[in-house]
Amino acid sequence: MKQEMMYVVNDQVATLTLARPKQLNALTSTLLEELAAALEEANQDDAVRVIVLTGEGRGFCAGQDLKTVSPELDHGEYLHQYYHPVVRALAKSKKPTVAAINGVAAGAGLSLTLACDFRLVHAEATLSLGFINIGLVPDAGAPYFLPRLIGAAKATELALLGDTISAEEAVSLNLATRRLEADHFEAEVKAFAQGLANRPTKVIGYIKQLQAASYENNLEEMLAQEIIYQSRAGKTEDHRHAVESFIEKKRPVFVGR
Ligand code: T3D
Repeated sequence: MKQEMMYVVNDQVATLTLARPKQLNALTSTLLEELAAALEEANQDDAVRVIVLTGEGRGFCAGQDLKTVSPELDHGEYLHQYYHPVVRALAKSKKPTVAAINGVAAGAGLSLTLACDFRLVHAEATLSLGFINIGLVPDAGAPYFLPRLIGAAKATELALLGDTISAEEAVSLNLATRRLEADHFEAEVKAFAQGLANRPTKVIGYIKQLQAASYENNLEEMLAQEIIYQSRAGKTEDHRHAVESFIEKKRPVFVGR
C-alpha cells in the first residue's frame, strides 16, 4: 500500500488501484507520483504480464483534485511534472493495459483510460471529459488519443460540449471495449485480465509498438517495420511452441517469451 494508491500483483496481473474514495479518487501530485512509480515497477517486472488500472469505492477517478491546486499553479508545468510521466508509462508499456472503469471517470481521470489498450466500463459508470466546464483544454493525452479512438467529429463534440456519456454510449462510440454488468464487474475484469495474461506477452509488446508506429510512418516504412517485428516474433518461444502445438493438435500454453 502506498499513500494514495494500492499496488498488488496476483496471477501475473498487476492491479493499480487509485485509493482516495471519498474524493472519487481525484488526482493529487502524490497520487500521480505513486502511479508513475507503480507503472514503472509493473513495466519492469517480468512476472507481470498485464496491468489493470482501477479505482476504490464508487468512482474510478474524478480528474485533477480541484481542491488542492493553488490559483498560482502553472497548469502546463504541473502537467509536465506529474501527468505526462503517467501517460507515457501507460501508452508506451509493452504489456497489455486495462482501465477497469468501476464508476465515474471525469477530466484527466478519463484521459488516463484513453492511454490504456482496453476500457472495461461498469454498466452504471459515466464518462466525461469535463475540462471545458472548468475552462480548461483536455489534457493528459486526451487530445492525442481521443480523435484516434473515436474520430475527429465525436472527439470534438465531447471536448467542446463536455457532455457526460453512459457506458452504453461509450461502447457505441468505440470508446469502451465492453460494458460490464454491475454484479459481474470484478469477476469479468479478472477473467479478461487473466485471458490477456495467458497470451504471448512478448508478441503483444511487438504488436503494440508496430501499431503505434503506424501514426508516424507511410506504407513503405510500415512494411519495413512489420518485417522487423515479424522476424522477432518468429523467434519467440511462444511462436515455436504454438506451431508445435497446432501440429500435435494440442492447446498452446504461452509463457510470454
Ligand atoms: O494542471 C492541472 O490542474 C490541469 C489538469 C486538469 C485535469 C482535470 O482533470 S480538469 C477536470 C477536473 N475534474 C472535474 O471537473 C470533475 C469535478 N467533479 C464532478 O464534476 C463531480 O464530482 C462528478 C461528476 C465527478 C461526480 O459527481 P457526484 O455527484 O457523483 O459526486 P460529488 O458529490 O460531486 O463528489 C463526491 C465527493 O468527491 C465530493 O466531496 P464532498 O463534498 O463529499 O466532501 C466532491 O467535492 C469530491 N470531488 C469530486 N470531484 C473532485 C472532488 N474533489 C476534488 N477534486 C475533484 N475533481
